[in-house]
Formats: sequence, C-alpha cells, structure tokens
Amino acid sequence: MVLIRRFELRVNELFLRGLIPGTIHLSHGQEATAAGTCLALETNDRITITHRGHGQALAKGVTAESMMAELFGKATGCCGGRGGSLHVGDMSVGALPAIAIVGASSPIATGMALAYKRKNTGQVVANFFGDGTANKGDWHESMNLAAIWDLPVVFVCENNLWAVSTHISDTMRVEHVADRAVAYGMPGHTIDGNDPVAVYDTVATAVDRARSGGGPTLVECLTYRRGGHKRDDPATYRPTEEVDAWLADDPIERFRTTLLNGIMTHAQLKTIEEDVDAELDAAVAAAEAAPVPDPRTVEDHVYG
Ligand SMILES: Cc1ncc(C[n+]2csc(CCOP(=O)(O)OP(=O)(O)O)c2C)c(N)n1
Repeated sequence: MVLIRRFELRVNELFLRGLIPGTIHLSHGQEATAAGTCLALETNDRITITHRGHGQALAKGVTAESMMAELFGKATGCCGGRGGSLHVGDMSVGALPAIAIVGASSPIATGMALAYKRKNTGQVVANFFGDGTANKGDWHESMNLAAIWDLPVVFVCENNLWAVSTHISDTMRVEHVADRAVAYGMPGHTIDGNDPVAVYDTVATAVDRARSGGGPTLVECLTYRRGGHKRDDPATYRPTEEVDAWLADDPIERFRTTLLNGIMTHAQLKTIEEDVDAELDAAVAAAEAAPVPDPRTVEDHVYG
C-alpha cells in the first residue's frame, strides 16, 4: 500500500514536470482494495486492470521499475513503452495489460475464466472495475454468463462514488453495486474497501469458492480516490464534507494505527517507507536513462 501511494504521488510530480507523456489516472486512496485483492490471489491467477490501474498492477507484482519505464514510454517498460499509463501490465505475474475501454475487461475476464474452467487449470480471474462500469451492458452480460456457467471469476468493484463527475446516485436506483448480484444468482458483498484485511478476507473466500467450482462472486469495495478523475481534474464537483470525511479515513494511516498496536514498530514502518522511496528513486533513474523504442520495431505486436 505504501508502494502504491508513493508511486502515484511520484508519478503525479513527474507528470507535472513534463516527464511523462499521455495522460494519467491515479489511484491513491484506493490502495487497500488493490492490495487486499491481489494478496488473495496466486501468481498464476490473473487480474484485469482498469484505466486507474497502477495500484492493481503493483499489487499483483508488476515491478515499479518496469511500470515507471512504461509511463516514460521507454523500451524497458512492462509493455515495451508502447502502452503507457492506460495499458500497464505483465502477463508473467498474471496481470493482463490494462484495458482503458470502460466495461471491456469484464467479458475478457469472463472469457479467461471460461478457458480455465474448460481446461481445468484451477486458475481464478479477478476483474477490477469502477462503480460507473456497473452500468455498462457488457458488464451485465459478463455477470450473467459467469453465473450461469459457474466460472472462476471474482468481480471486484472499486466503488469510489464518482464516474468522472457523475455521482453514483445519479446512475443507479439501488443503493449498492453489490445489490445487483442477486439478479444474476451470485453472492454480493459490500465491504469497507479502505480496510485491507476486510478486502483480503472477502476476496479470499470468493477465490476459494471460484477455485472449487462454486462460481463467481461480486465484491463491492467502498473507497475513494484522493485526487481528481485524471491529471487535469480538480474534482470541484465533489461536496467538501464528503471529500473531508473520506480524506480523513486514509487507508494507510488507519492500517498503520492497527499495525502499531503490537504488530509492528515505528522503526519497521519507517524502514518500509525508506525502502519504497529507494525503490522509486531507482525506478525513476532507470526510466530516465532507458532508451525509447527503436522506431524500426513500430509494427511489432501489431495484428493486421
Ligand atoms: C466505453 C468508454 N466510455 C467512456 C470512457 C471514458 N471514461 C474513462 S474512465 C470513465 C469513468 C469510469 O468510472 P468508473 O467505472 O466508476 O471508474 P473510476 O474512474 O471511478 O475508477 C469514463 C467515462 C471510456 N474510457 N470507455
């Protein structure tokens, strides 16, 4: 969680300095959902990543170094510098490169789960998506197919209340995204997405169920993005009281208090922060020094 938070803040700073091309959607504030979910998965299990996916990728094991290089558009990036922020991922750790088309990853996750079931591989897929995505037709169709075929997929909603500048209450008549699970005949849980232990416990149960042939589960994690939707969004559409309440409930500070209650010491927590800073310093230095992709390889990996 500390790695995700500091990675995102560092990326923001580098972006403002003009060192990162393209656009960025940051996930700071949503660290517990990514970390708790990915901890409940095996390396061989897969995740699908959203447009707000740096934290999801880091939690699954994509290295900060390869992702930083990707954001810089360098050849050493996890996708060879071709994808940038919106397409991070690394199949060697089970992280399918991110799909920026809202809702498009749910059919893909469901399709992967169908393959795993037919081939009897024992693998599970976690499909990350946002609250706004739960209004897309492809998401609903995926939920239904996954349910009727008992597929090994866990649908993980990062409900941060806002889809760009639209509040969830303007687009849903039910109170919670997880209320929709009943329509498809799968379990649905609404949980505190800022509590990594709650996320881990709930997703681990869903993963066990999926792996043992029990079918999919919808897990809705209530969380909040601490920044705007993307780089140029000051998020002034959010009510001050709402922002203040959520910013006061910082998942990292909260878990820090839990850990300091007899589990870890201040010194150990400080070491984590120092190690993360050193890792990020090295990642940025390596990204700056790395070459851009060779223009002669422009047609590599292109279907057509
Ligand atoms: C099909 C499609 N429509 C619109 C967009 C533009 N867009 C990017 S993110 C986003 C909002 C997504 O909201 P949500 O699913 O709640 O995720 P969050 O951004 O809150 O993490 C939109 C409309 C897109 N990428 N794809």
